[in-house]
Amino acid sequence: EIIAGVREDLEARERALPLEQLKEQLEFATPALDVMSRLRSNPDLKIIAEVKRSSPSKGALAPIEDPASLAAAYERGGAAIISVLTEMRRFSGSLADLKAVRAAVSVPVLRKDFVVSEYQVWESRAWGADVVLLIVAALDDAQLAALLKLTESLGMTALVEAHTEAEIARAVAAGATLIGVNTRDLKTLDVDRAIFGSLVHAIPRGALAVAESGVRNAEDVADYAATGAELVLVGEALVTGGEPEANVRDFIA
Ligand code: IGP
Repeated sequence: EIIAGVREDLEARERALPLEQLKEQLEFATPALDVMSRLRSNPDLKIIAEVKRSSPSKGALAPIEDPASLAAAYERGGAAIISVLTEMRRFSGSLADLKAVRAAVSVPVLRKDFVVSEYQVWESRAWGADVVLLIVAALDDAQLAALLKLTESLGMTALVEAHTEAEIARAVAAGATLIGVNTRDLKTLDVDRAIFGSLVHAIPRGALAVAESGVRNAEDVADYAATGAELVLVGEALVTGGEPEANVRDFIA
């Protein structure tokens, strides 16, 4: 199962901090950034740069001692959004990483996790996220619609991730305006960059198209952009490449 362990970890957090108490913390949170307005205010290609310690396919990627300084380097390089993996079992991420990054940058921050419950949406806001990843394959239509609605009601934006044309249709039907095509199949972990170009037509004009995964270099970014990506999400290549600031800049150019 794609999300094995996620619900158990979630239940433990919920026991430690029940939803009602979590909601109280939100009274002190600074409001989420208006991500869609920011993104729409300029037509250039944008990079979502990811803080990614390890992955299920490759294991440990890089010893990220200070996620805040990595994120700050991404921001200096021109990243439009910083993505932070918070999932622990597969990606060695944490909400502490999200919080540290939020404090270090002024661009929007994306919480990257397997979000399957409303608790996690509240939690994302409480820890400083502006954007929440919602994976269509992990949700039924009613869950997707409810999580998207809650995300927006908290002032956040959902990046709704699809891998097939049918999943894009479900994202659109739910009202998604920021739609990602993950070119990595979450079941096999194989990347096929070409599926972005073959599916992008299904993303409506009014929505923004995000190409996710598999970028090795600036040429891969340019290929995604040439086939219609308005944003490109890059993890591994940025954490393993050294020079994160220069590499983000190189990817945008
Ligand atoms: C980044 P890459 O190949 O650049 O490291 O991929 C990102 O797309 C990947 O981390 C990702 C992901 C996800 C991780 C895409 N969708 C869902 C966890 C859950």
